[in-house]
Amino acid sequence: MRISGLSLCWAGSWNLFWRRLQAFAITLFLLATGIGSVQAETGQAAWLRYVPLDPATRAKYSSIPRLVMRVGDSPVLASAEQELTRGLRGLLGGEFRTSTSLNDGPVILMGTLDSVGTVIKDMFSPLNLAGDGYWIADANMGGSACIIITSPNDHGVLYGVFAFLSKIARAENLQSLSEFQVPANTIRMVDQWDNLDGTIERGYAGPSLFFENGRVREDLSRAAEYARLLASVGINTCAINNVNANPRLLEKDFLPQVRRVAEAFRPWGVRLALSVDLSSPQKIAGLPTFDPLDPRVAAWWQHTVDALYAEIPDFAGFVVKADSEGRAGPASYGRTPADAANVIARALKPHGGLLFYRSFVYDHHLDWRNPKNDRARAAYDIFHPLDGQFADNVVIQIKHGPIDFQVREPVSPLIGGLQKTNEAIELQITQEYTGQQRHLCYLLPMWKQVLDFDMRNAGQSTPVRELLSGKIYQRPYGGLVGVSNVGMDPNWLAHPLAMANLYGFGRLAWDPTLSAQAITEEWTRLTFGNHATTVDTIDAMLLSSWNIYESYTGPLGAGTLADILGSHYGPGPESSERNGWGQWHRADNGGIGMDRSVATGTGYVAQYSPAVAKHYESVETTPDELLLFFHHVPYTYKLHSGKTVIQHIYDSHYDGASRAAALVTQWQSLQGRVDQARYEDVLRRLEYQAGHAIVWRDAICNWFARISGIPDEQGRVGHYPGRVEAEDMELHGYVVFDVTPWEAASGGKGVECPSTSESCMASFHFTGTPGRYDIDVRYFDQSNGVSQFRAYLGDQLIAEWSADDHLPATVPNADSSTRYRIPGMALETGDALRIEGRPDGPERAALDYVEFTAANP
Ligand code: GCW
Repeated sequence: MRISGLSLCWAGSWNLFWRRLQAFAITLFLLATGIGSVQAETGQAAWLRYVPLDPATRAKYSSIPRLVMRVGDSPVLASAEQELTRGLRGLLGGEFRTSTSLNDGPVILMGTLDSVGTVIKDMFSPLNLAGDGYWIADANMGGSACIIITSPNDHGVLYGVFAFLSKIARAENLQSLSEFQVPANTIRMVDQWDNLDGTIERGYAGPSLFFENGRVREDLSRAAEYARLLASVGINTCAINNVNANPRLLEKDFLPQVRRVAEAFRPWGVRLALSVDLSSPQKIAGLPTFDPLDPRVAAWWQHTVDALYAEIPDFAGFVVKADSEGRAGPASYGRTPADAANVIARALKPHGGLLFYRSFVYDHHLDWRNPKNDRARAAYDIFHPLDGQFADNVVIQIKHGPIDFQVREPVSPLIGGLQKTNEAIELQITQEYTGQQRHLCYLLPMWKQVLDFDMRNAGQSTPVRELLSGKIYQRPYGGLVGVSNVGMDPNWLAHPLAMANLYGFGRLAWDPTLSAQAITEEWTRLTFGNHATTVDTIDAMLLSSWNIYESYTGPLGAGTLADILGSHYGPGPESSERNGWGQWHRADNGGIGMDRSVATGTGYVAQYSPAVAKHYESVETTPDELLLFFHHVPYTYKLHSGKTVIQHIYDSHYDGASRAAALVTQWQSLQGRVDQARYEDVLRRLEYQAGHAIVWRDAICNWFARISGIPDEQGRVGHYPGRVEAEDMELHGYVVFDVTPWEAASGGKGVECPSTSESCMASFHFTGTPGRYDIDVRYFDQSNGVSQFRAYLGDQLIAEWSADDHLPATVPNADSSTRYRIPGMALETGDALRIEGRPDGPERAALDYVEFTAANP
């Protein structure tokens, strides 16, 4: 075949047309067979879909009373009643009426214990029913079968309603109903890192629900919807602004705006919290100081807090990030975090507010040359000596690991190190270091490991979940805080499957003893229906996804190998070395890992109880998955698995990338069972992930092959038989360039089309054996332009696409590297292929390579 120049060849686009026709025919077939008639969904309803149950399941609930009686009145009870009838109508169809007086006949009776007790005189509720707990039970009233949903307070009634609806939506059996639940934790909170301009720090799902253009949004309907979603899993507090806080929020004229958010939350029992900047007294009020021990500063906090409570009487409290990553803090005056926390806590105390002080305090200018320096030590070194000095309405908010939301970290030793202080763990729902909702990474299994970890304080069983709840040291407050960062994307977190993290967080905050499996199944049933194949497939995908992500990103507890100086997304192993940020993996020619042992390392290990420390001190007893967090070892060190460290790095990256590809096939098996809109959305994301997992695999493997000098014993690393590098193609207009860092591109090079050219072309001949192939075109899709691509086989246009994704990069690198797959092309040896690229401003239609893989028959 001859290449016919740059002119468009529409007559030759038969192949492309044929594939589109096939897709259309499949859709028609699915619709005709009824499989594809599942109604399209945006994901906005999340797990509160209330879609009609199938007739057989519905029949199970035929005895549910059609009358709802609410005893008592409050905005929360009104929401509960509304939710109950809305849910029941959706799930079971037909009418559900409401009443405020007791009629004869079956009824669902809802209200607080006290008010229900005025209707049913001889009711025996469970003895331990307390706080926000609820009780859902069958009852017989005057010969009629009734259902009672009750709690000591109206929040609990709302939680009971959601739980009741969830049972029905999941087709659970309601015979002999008596469900009694009390949340394990008082603190069940999410933090949003929203900025006043409407952006969200580390948010990956669109702009803020709360702010735009420096103000609170006029329309807060999504904020109210969010509160409903949070309430449905028992979350009772939401801090709405970035911990890198803008002092403006506390200004007097801003408070009425903030109050509107509190009002949107209130009917759902969600209390508003705010992040504050410690230097506010200086920045807002012009005081000469923000020294927490200065009486003028204390007075300022007191009257500011009083003014806040005048607007928002149920205000939950403040979150403080101080002396961290450039934020102002008590260290400026030689004061301690306890001094800073207590001055604000004292102001909050009379109003019942809490002060959440984050232990994420560290020096990001550490000298990397000093092998004894260790960022992981910071939180414990700073906060442990202050145990007992914090006011009783202060809660220390502790990231789950000692570094920063990495894919694998040991549990923060500070959680075991505070006994006279309230504590809450901070988990990250938004997937900053775990794929930014472009990769599937379901975090429940990780969170469960953390919560179940036994700190062995004083040689006793002291699991993290019980330390947090306050059970072990009788602390009044404690629990879980999740950094959620949902945005205006209809689907809240953008990736439909990422919503399982938000759901799961709430469920664990309520009951950390639940298993990851149980929570996952709940979410899948609620979100995608009860069909066994659907549930089993999605559960399996979710539950394997953290391990898959870890396999192709951060091996053996090495910490992040992502670009830590920028996006925190794609691979960039060198970015964590030779700088003060302290996220070091210490990989050099001889070996890898941070020595944190007491004997020869930074001494971090001694921050754990003796039993735990003993375990981590020795290389032999440290589990493989955390080996490089605790020890520096040669690449040839043999793991418990029997592999060498270096071969593990190679194998796990190949294994992870191939399991990421298998997620696509698993999902495809659900075509027709999931509504088309969500099906396609998830499919597109999984296909992207499978492609990006290859970027990770190749970058990390090549980087380690170079630094260690040890080849992959399976010969894969650096050898890509099906690949044609763009720089080796015949180029018309395209010019070769070095990609930075080198490991971000195959062979370290790509080709780009100068922005002065209208279009460029890269062509080559296929040298493989005849057959059907998937053709992957690896290119760079930046966020600052929309280049156009066309691919031709001979004169036939076989694909065309735009580089219009929103990846976190403005240059060609591992963040912007992506691929376009042209599936199942029949090729003959010697066939001519060419890619035509049209640049768009700074995005230069850059190409890395084209790869051929035998297509599935
Ligand atoms: O993980 C890091 C993030 C910062 C964040 C910080 C923190 C809000 O990269 O964006 O700042 O943690 O938790 O304070």
